[in-house]
Amino acid sequence: MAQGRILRRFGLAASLGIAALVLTGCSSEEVLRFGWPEGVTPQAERMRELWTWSVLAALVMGILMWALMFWTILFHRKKKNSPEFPRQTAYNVPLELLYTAAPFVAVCVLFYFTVVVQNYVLEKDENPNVVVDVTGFQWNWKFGYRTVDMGGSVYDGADQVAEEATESEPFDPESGDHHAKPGPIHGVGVSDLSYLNYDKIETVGTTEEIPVLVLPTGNRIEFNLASSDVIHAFWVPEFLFKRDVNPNPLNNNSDPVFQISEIEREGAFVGRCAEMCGTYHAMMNFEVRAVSPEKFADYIELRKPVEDGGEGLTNAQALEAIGESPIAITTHPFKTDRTDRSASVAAGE
Ligand SMILES: [Cu+2]
Repeated sequence: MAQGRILRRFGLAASLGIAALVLTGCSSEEVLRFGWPEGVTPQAERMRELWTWSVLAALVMGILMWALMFWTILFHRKKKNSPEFPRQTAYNVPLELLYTAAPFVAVCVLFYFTVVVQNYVLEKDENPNVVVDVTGFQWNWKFGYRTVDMGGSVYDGADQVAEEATESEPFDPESGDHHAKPGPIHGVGVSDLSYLNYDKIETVGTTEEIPVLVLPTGNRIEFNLASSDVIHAFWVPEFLFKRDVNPNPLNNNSDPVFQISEIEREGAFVGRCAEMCGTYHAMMNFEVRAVSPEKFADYIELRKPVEDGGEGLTNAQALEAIGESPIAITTHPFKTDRTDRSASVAAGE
């Protein structure tokens, strides 16, 4: 009698739970993402599938465990008014072997699928269509177009002059000799920033302007990350992917390069710094603006310096010219001036 009542209560609780899920109006697809954003790259989709199946497998395992637990608690308790314990089943060797083997199999299955998806996500093609240099700094981002190869002529966007200017030779103040002493970091000085990339078309974020990184849909894109100060992290939630942005990435044994095989739809996607990097870390936002390949080709022509046959427009001007919003639409600028400490100034009074 009592057991029947308890079971009925469990049944009621379960149906209430399911009804709550259905009534909140989540689509089945949204429920199966289990809180993740909707990905916009094939890589994101593969990671989302792994996530969905992992959670489902964990839920099946969890339900099985709860069922076994409550079955034991409810149906194998000591009977009232009986001095006898229920049947004891400790030291059951086959059962204990199963307890050991089953988790091992579960770990192997999860490991296998994780490695398969990870290899796909980290795959690199030798000829991506667009290579973007990403430079993180306290507390903003700079984006540069290294190469653009969209079927026509290949645009080499490297700014050789700016890059050569950063190559400082180790300087010894005692002798005044530029070659006297190797610096402390693999022979170069502490202030050496020659690992940073500079490009002719760049978009730099400021306190007043969120940097908008314009990219084409349907094309393979490579990101090359570096920081000019502390460690940041490049994160676009809709890519379902983040990667640390290190200073001197190669000497810090990190791989700063990753690719996405395409952005599947046009739109604006917010990007954030995902590594605590100082006072204004939380305000270090950017935006990825995915546009059609035709619009992107126009955008590049508009932004190219006049010497390269372009118009030399700013990011905002070029965005406006291709019919896009010149300012970010997914986030807004924050004051990040460290000397600006009074509340009244921050509030704009
Ligand atoms: Cu940061």
